[in-house]
Amino acid sequence: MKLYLATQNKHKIDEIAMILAPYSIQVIAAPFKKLELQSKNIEEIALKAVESIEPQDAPVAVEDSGLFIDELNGFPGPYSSYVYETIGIKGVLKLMQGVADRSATFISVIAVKTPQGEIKAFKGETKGTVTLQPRGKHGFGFDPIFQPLGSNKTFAEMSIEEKNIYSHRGKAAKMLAWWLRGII
Ligand code: ITT
Ligand code: NA
Repeated sequence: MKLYLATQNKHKIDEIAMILAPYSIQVIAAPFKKLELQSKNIEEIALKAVESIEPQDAPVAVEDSGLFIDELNGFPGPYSSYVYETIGIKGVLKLMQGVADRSATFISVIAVKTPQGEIKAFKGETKGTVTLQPRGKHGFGFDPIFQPLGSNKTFAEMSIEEKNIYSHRGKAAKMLAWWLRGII
């Protein structure tokens, strides 16, 4: 089976492809243009985006994600991509200077549309902390400053395989795999 993934982010493709491969689902980077909605809700953004894509000969998916920092009332959340490109990791660490509670949650929603037009969404969440300093060279985005609960490594210190065990995207992709394979 193949699955189209409408994204510009190659890391999302690599991570999701690794989860789906054991289920014999091949991820294909899709050039489809999707709606880029402004919303406070990751799930709504992903659902509206996939709704805006015509059904294809195989399921087509979009993934929307963000880092929600408790002490910043969920910022940058749905604005994570913009915040990463503007103030970046340095700027976020600056906002967190002197903040004792460094807890944060990464959220990923994968929305999928079948060739028949059926739509489903799968949400994965990972709690952790924003580290005091960036650590690690792997991954993308805020990976160097996010340490998931249960590990002493940041996402950027993990291989894709290890990150997938802990990550929001890994959890959402696993549910997607089960659904595509009729397990759930
Ligand atoms: P597409 O919209 O083309 O899929 P994007 O990177 O713009 O790619 P989003 O709009 O979903 O994707 O933005 C999510 C941002 O949140 C992303 O750019 C990162 O800055 C951050 N992010 C999400 N998941 C992450 C992860 O696993 N590790 C590090 N940062 C992550
Ligand atoms: Na985006």
